[in-house]
Amino acid sequence: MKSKFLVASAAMVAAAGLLMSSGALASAEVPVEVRVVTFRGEILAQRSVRTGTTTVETSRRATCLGGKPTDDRKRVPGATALGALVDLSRRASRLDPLLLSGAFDFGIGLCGVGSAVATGKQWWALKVNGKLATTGGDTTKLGRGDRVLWYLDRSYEKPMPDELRLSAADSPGRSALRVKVRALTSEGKSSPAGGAKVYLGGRQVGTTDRSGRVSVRVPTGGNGPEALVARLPGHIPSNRVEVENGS
Ligand code: B12
Repeated sequence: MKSKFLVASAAMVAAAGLLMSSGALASAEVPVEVRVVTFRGEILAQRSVRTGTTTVETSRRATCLGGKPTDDRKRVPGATALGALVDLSRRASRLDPLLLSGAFDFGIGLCGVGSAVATGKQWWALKVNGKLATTGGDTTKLGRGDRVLWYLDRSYEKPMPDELRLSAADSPGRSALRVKVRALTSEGKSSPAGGAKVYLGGRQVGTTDRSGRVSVRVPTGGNGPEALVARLPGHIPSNRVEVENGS
């Protein structure tokens, strides 16, 4: 069924990949969603990209993980979580440059995304489809429609906050969306997120009940798509879901 309000979805990410994969070079690239968030609650970016083999520059200034980092260039083969971030940073200037450590032979470490550089006990964490990856960004391979989160965490000495995941569906016959918010642990275990505030275009439009649900009225006559986002203290803010309010 065609959605009345919803603009973008994971299914559209996958469909975009299918349509574009007819090009000769495109065959090795996969469509994925990448999100970059900090412990200050800033959502630096969220976007669908098509990603594949890339080359990155490592820096001797990338000291966040220790070792002896050097200035170098490294090839990152295949569709990876680091490659997806590189692709996103080329489209969003606030994510540029990436500060990368090549100090370890088992992988490339991420120290900074634009001005968001890990200092002290801060660290950039990588989650794929809600789960903390068990390999570094350059060796974490991605498949079509995977959802990548790079999160600047406050301290590696404290537990990592749960991540919020927002989904929305049309309510048949009503000008409202049924919004559901779930909390995902580092292991990807999911539970309803009650008490999460839901925002549309920055305005609070509801709070989820104990089952993580809330009905959100979508105003008409707006200026085009706006994003739904859920926030809850002590949690990583949710993904954005674009909503059409312009008709
Ligand atoms: C402590 C630790 C961390 C700490 C390091 C900070 C600190 N000051 O303690 C933090 C929390 C930051 C961390 C982060 C990550 N880690 Co870690 N980490 C470890 C751990 C448990 C011990 C490392 C250590 O202290 N060794 C002893 C010291 C003396 O040796 P060292 O070589 O100097 O150690 C340094 C490096 O290991 C480096 N480091 C730690 N993790 C990683 C990950 C990557 C990709 C790189 C390049 C470097 C790196 O930081 C250490 C301290 O300076 C190891 C497991 C193990 N037992 O080795 C995993 C381990 C190294 N980490 C791992 C992973 C996957 C990650 C993350 C990618 C997890 C994630 N999903 O986000 C991130 C890195 C993301 C990024 N920014 O690029 C994997 C790497 C596997 C692989 N072959 O790719 C390991 C082996 C755990 C596992 N899965 O088995 N990690």
